Amino acid sequence: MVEIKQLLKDAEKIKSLEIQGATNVALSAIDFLNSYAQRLTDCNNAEDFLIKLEEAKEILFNARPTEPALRNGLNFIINRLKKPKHEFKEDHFLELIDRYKNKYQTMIHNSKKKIAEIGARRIPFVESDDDYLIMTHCHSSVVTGILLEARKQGKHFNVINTETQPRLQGRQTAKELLDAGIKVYHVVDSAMRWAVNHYEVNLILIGADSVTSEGTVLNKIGSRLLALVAHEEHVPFYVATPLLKYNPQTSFGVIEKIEMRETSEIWENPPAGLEILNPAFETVSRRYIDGLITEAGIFASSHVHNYFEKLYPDMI
Ligand code: RUB
Repeated sequence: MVEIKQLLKDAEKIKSLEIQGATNVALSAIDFLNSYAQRLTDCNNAEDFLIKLEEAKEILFNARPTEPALRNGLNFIINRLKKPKHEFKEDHFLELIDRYKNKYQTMIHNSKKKIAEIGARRIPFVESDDDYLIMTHCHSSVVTGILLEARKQGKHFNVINTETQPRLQGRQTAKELLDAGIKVYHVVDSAMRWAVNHYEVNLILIGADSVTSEGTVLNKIGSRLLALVAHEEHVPFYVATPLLKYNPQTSFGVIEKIEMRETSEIWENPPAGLEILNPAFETVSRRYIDGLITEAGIFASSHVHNYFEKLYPDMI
C-alpha cells in the first residue's frame, strides 16, 4: 500500500502541473514508474509484477490524458519486460526496468539535442537582435532548447511570447529566455493577432503534446489561433517536437483525447449556473503547419508516421 500511495502522490505532481510540458511529464512519469517498481517487495512472479506495473501505468496515463510521449515511454519499458526471454528474478527485473527507463530518457535527451541543433540552423545570422523576431506560445522546453542553442551560437533575435492563460506557463518561457540575455516582449493571449500584425514576426515556433498520423498537432489551447494568425499574416509556422510525441494508435483510427482541466483554474467561485469550459489543448491541422522540426529533420507533419516507423520500429 505504501508503494501505491507514493505513486498517487507522484501522479498528482503531474496532474497539478507542478511538472508541466510534455517532455518533462514523460521523463518524470518513467522515473515514477521505476521508483514504484523498486518499492514493490511482495511480487512472487513475473505476472504479479507486471499486473502491478500495468496498474501504475493506468494511474500515470490518467494524470495527463493528452500525452503520447508519456504513454510511449511507459509502454516502451513495460512491453520490453514482457518479452519471454526475461525469466523472473526480482533483482533482474528491477535492474531491467531501470535500464529501459534510462534508455528512454537518453532517447528523449538525444532527440532534444538534435532538434535544438536543427531548429537553430533555421534561424539566420542577422546583424542585430532587432532584425529578427520569433514568436512562441506557452512553455515548450523543446522550443526554448532551440532558442538557447541559437543564442549560444551567437545568433541575434528577440522573442514575443504569450502569457498563456489560465496557468501562465508563458512566464516560465519569458524567465528562461531573459536569463539567457534574450529580449522578450510578453503579451496576453488575446493580443496574439495584434502582436503579429504590429511587429514584424519572422518565425513562429511552438511545441507539441501530441502528433497524429494525419499530421495534426495537439498543443496548448491558443495554438490554433496562433496558426491562423500566422496563415493570415504569412509568417512561417513550425512545430518543434521529438517524434516520441507521435501517437501511433491514431493510424488505426483512435482519436487523441483533449484533456479538460479543472474549472477552478479559470474561476474559483463562479456564480451559480455558470458552466466553465477549460480545454488544455487544441488541434492544429497540417494545412497551417509549414514543418515539424524533429530529431529526424524538418518535414511536413503528414510524414510523421513514416519517420516514426523508421526511427522507432518496435514502438508501432
Ligand atoms: C505545455 C505545452 C507545451 C508542450 C510541449 O502544456 O503545451 O507546448 O507540452 O512541451 P502544459 P515540451 O503546461 O499544460 O503541460 O516541448 O517541453 O515537450
